[in-house]
Amino acid sequence: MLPVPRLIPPRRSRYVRASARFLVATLSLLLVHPAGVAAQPSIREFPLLSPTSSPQNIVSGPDGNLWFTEYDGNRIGRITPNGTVTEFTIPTATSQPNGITSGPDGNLWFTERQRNRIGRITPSGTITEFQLPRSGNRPVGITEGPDGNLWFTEFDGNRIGRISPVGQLAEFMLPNPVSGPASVVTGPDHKVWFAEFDGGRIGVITTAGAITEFPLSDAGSQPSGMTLGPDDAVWFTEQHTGRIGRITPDGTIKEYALFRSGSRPVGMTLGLDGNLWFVERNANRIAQISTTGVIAEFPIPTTNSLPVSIATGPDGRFWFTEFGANQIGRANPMPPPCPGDCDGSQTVTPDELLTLINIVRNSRPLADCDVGDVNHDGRITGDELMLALAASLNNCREP
Ligand SMILES: [Ca+2]
Ligand SMILES: [Ca+2]
Repeated sequence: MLPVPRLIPPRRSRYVRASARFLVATLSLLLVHPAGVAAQPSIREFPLLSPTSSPQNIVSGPDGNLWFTEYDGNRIGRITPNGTVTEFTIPTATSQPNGITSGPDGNLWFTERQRNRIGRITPSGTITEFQLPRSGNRPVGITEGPDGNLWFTEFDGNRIGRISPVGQLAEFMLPNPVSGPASVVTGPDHKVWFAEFDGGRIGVITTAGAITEFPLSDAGSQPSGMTLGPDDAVWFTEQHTGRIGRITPDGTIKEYALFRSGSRPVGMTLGLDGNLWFVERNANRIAQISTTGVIAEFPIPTTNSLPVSIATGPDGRFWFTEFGANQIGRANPMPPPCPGDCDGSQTVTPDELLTLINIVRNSRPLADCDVGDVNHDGRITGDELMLALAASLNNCREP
């Protein structure tokens, strides 16, 4: 596991505070305008072939490519690791393809939200569709289950569905009305976990159909994207409350606040680096959180791109959909957050220390270097300033 910065123990705090005051006093004399935005993680963006395709969900395919749904384009898209896009039109018009997953049969499976079908596409682009029994159920999320079937959510139908690779269907009604099940993922316990967007709960269903639900601390949290973590827990985003959540198989929930409310975190994936990666639709960022809750965020080059989904490619790079910009983004893996390293360059420069000092002095906003706020309490303390100083001296290695 990657090193995570720790707060300096309290017994040193008087020395730390004095040192921090000295640092502030000394460097304040030198106040210069700190450097602007420096090097950011390497992100490339690939435009889609047709306008207003509205790419929605993306997944790593069995063929080494990334596959995604085009919600308004009514197509399934494929992008190679070097960015070549191919699109396949869905036979049924205006189906609003939404969720997509890699199936146990070597094909991709997807949901058709508007036309109430489950679709299957072979890696060469042949599409088959399976009609659900009730209209208006609106299937959204889909995942490969632990039993060799595909499991999906019916957002308006308030059900969890199961379909075998040959198209045999089963549906399980949720205990509470208007739960709005959205994302779905197989957990570490051979059960299927799902997020109840409207119900503010995390649910779990056995392959035999027995359902258990766990309420979140805020019923309006809107749990959204989900992924299986490296720590035998399921991780998820909370769109409305702007938090990242973690739930263990016994139902123990922990939630971590993002730096800004209103970021609207949506899709989430597990990186090969052992961190959880997610996209913030309204904040226009991709971000990482370690299993201990340390968060780092990175802006997306295109403004207002409305990122909604993210997947890890076979080479460890991150691929994400830009729903509003009609593009697929690709980001190289990035190192873990380093306290005070405002631009993610893995060094803390004197300019960055000055930025932190200016934040402490309230002459710059926290947003100018929120990685300095190690414990996410909305302010930078003397202790945290000293962590940044230590990182500056250690080139971001843990002391
Ligand atoms: Ca830096
Ligand atoms: Ca703090």
